[in-house]
Amino acid sequence: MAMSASTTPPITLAIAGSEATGGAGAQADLKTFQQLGTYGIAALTCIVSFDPKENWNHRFVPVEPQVIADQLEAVQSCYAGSLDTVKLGMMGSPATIDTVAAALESQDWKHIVLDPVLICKGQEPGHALDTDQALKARLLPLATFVTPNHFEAESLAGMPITSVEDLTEAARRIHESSGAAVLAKGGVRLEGPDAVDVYYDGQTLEVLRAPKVGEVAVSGAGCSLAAAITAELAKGAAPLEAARTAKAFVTAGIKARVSSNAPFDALWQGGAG
Ligand code: PXL
Repeated sequence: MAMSASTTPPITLAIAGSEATGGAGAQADLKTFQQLGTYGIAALTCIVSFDPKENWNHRFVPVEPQVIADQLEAVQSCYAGSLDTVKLGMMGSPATIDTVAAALESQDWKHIVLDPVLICKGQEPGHALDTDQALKARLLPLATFVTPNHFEAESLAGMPITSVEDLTEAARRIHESSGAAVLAKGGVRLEGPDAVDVYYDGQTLEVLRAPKVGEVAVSGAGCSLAAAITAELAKGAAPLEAARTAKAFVTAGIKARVSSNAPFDALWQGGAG
């Protein structure tokens, strides 16, 4: 066994897709983990490449289920006994979800943070529906913390969301069906001057607000938010505290965004200094 260092950071695993331009996906997760002081590792589920010739659509290539299983076997063997916190990002297919669920079920976890990424531009809608169902059936029951965006919250709660009251009801419903702490994100989708998120864990309900930074979504905000929650939980924060810290981290990262020729700028994880 390797010698242990004098200060051992908590280990945080992302099971997520690659998004080559660095705005979203595993790249955003790893940068967030590093910035918040955890030892970030990542197992890739798929590779997304924007297509500048086709309206920046997402070209999506799944990683073979066996290769995902191999990566998780390596990670879980290396860090058996010290790995208890994981973030789930884009899965992209039912086969990936089955593989990931089986690996998760092979050990105990303290924190499973699920960013329920449902659709990616360029994927077949029918395919996304299958993924949606597999996610609800296999991963949602394992999650301890879920971070749906506006669209995902509508899908998971089975209701339209046009107000903070709706978002609150959706957070309650998603908690009831999963048992997880929920941070339902209104982002720029709800009208009004603030980006509003609703936290609900079965006992505490809190509406988190920050003034919107423009009206256009920034790439990597959802990934970085869930990764920041994951890092904070791994360091011992309570779920609501983790949500508050993550929201401040993302707000600072949006303010300091990196401009891009794609329709979305990218969040900068170093924005809070
Ligand atoms: O933001 C959702 C997301 C997650 N993961 C990957 C992505 C995207 C969106 O582009 O490409 C890999």
